[in-house]
Formats: sequence, C-alpha cells, structure tokens
Amino acid sequence: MGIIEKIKEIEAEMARTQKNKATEYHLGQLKAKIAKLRTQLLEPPKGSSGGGEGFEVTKFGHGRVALIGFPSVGKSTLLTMLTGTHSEAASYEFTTLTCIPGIIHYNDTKIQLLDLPGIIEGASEGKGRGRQVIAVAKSSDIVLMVLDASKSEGHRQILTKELEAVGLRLNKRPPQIYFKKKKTGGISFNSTLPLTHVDEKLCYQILHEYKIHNAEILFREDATVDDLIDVIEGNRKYMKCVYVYNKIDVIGIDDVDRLARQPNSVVISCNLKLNLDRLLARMWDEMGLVRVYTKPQGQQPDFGDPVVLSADRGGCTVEDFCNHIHRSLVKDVKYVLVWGISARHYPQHCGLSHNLRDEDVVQIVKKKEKEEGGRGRFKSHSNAPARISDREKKAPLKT
Ligand SMILES: Nc1nc2c(ncn2[C@@H]2O[C@H](COP(=O)(O)OP(=O)(O)OP(=O)(O)O)[C@@H](O)[C@H]2O)c(=O)[nH]1
Ligand SMILES: [Mg+2]
Repeated sequence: MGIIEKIKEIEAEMARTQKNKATEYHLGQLKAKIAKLRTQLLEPPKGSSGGGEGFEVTKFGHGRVALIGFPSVGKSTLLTMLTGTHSEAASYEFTTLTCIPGIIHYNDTKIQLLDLPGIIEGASEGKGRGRQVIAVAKSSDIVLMVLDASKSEGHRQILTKELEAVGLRLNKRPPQIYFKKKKTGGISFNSTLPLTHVDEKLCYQILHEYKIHNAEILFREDATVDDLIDVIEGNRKYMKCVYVYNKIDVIGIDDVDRLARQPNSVVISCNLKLNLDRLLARMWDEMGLVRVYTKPQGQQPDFGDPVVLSADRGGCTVEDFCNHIHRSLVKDVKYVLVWGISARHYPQHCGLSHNLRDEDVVQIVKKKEKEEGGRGRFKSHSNAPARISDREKKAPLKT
C-alpha cells in the first residue's frame, strides 16, 4: 500500500471515530501516524535531487514572495501588473506551467515575486504540479494567497489545508512548547499552566508513537495535540500569508466590504487596477524588512542605497549590519552612531548588539578613528539627517 493510501485510510478511520474523552488518546495517536506519513511523503525519492524541472529560480533581491492560488484566479495578471514582467494570462485553467519570476521595486528595495502554476485540492499529495509549487512557496519569505472574490470562500480553507499538510503554517507562531530529546532519564512532563487539550498520558502515547522514550517536555501554553506533533516533527515552517481577493470588479460592494474586513486580507482588481498600492504596502509591511542607511563621517547619509536586513533572515543588529557590508568589519568597529527610531537620542552610541529599525541611519566609528567633531555626541546633533527629523515630527519617539 502506498503512503497516500495509508493516509487516506487513517483519515477515514478518524472520520468514523466519535470525538469524546474515551477516544481522545486513540485520535491523538492517529494524528501522529498521519504526521509521520506526511513527512515521509515529503522526502524526495532516493536518487533524485528533489525539486522539479523549470521550478528552480535563483534567489534575487531582498526578499521573495510566492503567488499561490487555484487556476485562473489572476496570478499571472497580477505579476504582470506589479513587475512589468510578462507572464501569459488567459481565461483557461493552467495557463502557467512553470515558475516565472519578476522584480518589484518598492521602498528602495527589490523584491522577487514568483508566479506559479495554479494548485488544486490534493496538491500536497502530488496532484498537478502541487508538490513543486509548494516547495517553491516554502523557499519564499511570505505567501500571497490569490483568491477569486467571485468564487466560493471554501477555496481559502482548501488551500490552507493543502499547505498545512506539507508542514507550512500560515500566520501562526510556533507553539510555546519546550522539547528536548535525551539519552536517558525517561520522560519528564511539565507545564506552566493548566492544560485542557493534552494530558501526560496522551503526551506519552504520542512520544511513544515516535519511539521517543527519553525527553524533556514543558508546555508554556495550553497547546493542542497538533501543536505537540508540530514540535516533535520539528520541520514546520511558519510563514506570513496575505489573502488577496482578486476580481472585485465582478462582485457587489457588500461582498467587497465583507472580504476586506477579514483578517490578513486585501481586496484588489487587476483589471481595474484597484487597490494594488495597498497590496504592495501590506506585502512590504509583512516582510518586516529593515532599511539601514550608512552615513560616512562628515557627510550626508546615502539615502539612495540602503543595507537591507531582516529579522527572519540573518537578524537586524548592528553586528548583522556590519557583516552585511564586509565580514572583516566587525572586529574594527569601536561603536556606531545611530539616528532613527531605534535610537533613544540623536545620535545614540551603540554597540554591536543594538537592534536596528527600519530607516535608521548608522555611522560606523572604527577603533583607531576619531569620532566626528571631537566630542561629537553634542556637536553632531545638527548633523541629524533631515529625513529622520521629518519623520520624527509625525511619530514622536518613545523613550
Ligand atoms: N474580471 C476580472 N478578471 C480578471 C482580473 N484579473 C485577471 N482576470 C482574468 O482572469 C483570467 C485568468 O487570469 P490569469 O492571470 O491567467 O490567472 P492565473 O491565476 O495565472 O491562472 P493559471 O496560470 O491558469 O493558474 C484571465 O482571463 C484574466 O483576464 C480582474 O481583476 N477582474
Ligand atoms: Mg498563470
């Protein structure tokens, strides 16, 4: 029996089983069995390099965004609109057959947008080109789930389920469960608060299913069985997702209003070019990129070409910033001067561990170099870049 049939069989058994206190342990075990099988399904077949032809696109720019959706919802039209790169769009399904990259220039950063073939129910089990598409989605920083506003709202759930089946968790944070395998000592089970979904026995059973007999486990929140399985599997990817409802030109205003009020959603129309700027702004916010401008000593900051950092990719500290410029820089840095949201006063003297925020300006002071203007802390105040002070008027600094 193939893995997919095994999964189907267990799913059928779960559907047959009534949910109550007595079957709780059995259901938990079945869930763990499915999770294990799904992980097996994801492992590339022996002897292949994984991935699929035409799908490997080189990473480019400061971040990567994947367009995921059913066929004919307007993904290719959206890529053409936002990037100017032509991607064939047509009224029949499965127009796009490979991954087509485009570049969005936004806020001095370059973002790679990927148009992908439409996926359908069953994609996680390999239907259509689902597996390859989902692999690309996993390699990106955020997902834009494109939905047809005029079609069933169930599509959003179906796609979310497909992505969950392969270990993607959309708009969720990792469960607050500490888990560590040990060599000896049995299982130590603890929680910092009363648990309503999982008890010690269920936890033991699930660990047993994974053949784990020595481990330390600490629940820091009232997590579910699924959360526990996610932590044990350890290969889940937590991603931001923006739900993009396209084609609002063909539905009534009441429906548009309702869709727009759903969490993490943006409504657009490619045909009428409606709300595309809002979509870009939303996408950019979700990516959490941090632009840092360098200021050479005694000169105006270079506002043309920021160093772009990201908390998810590499971190946002002064040290990360220095490493971005040159690997050998860190050891020469005495301290840095920072202007911007992250600074308590302008300029603030900061060390390598200081966390930078978007649109900060940084001047590096090297070990043998003298600080600008001697006792620069006070004198260089007048050098504070105009752009920062403008913004500060709008959003006064909290200290
Ligand atoms: N009414 C309306 N139609 C749109 C809109 N955007 C795209 N379309 C139409 O939707 C159809 C499908 O568009 P595509 O861009 O090819 O869709 P896709 O998601 O790339 O489809 P696949 O590549 O097959 O997965 C085309 O006929 C487009 O003209 C819109 O905002 N409003
Ligand atoms: Mg397409």
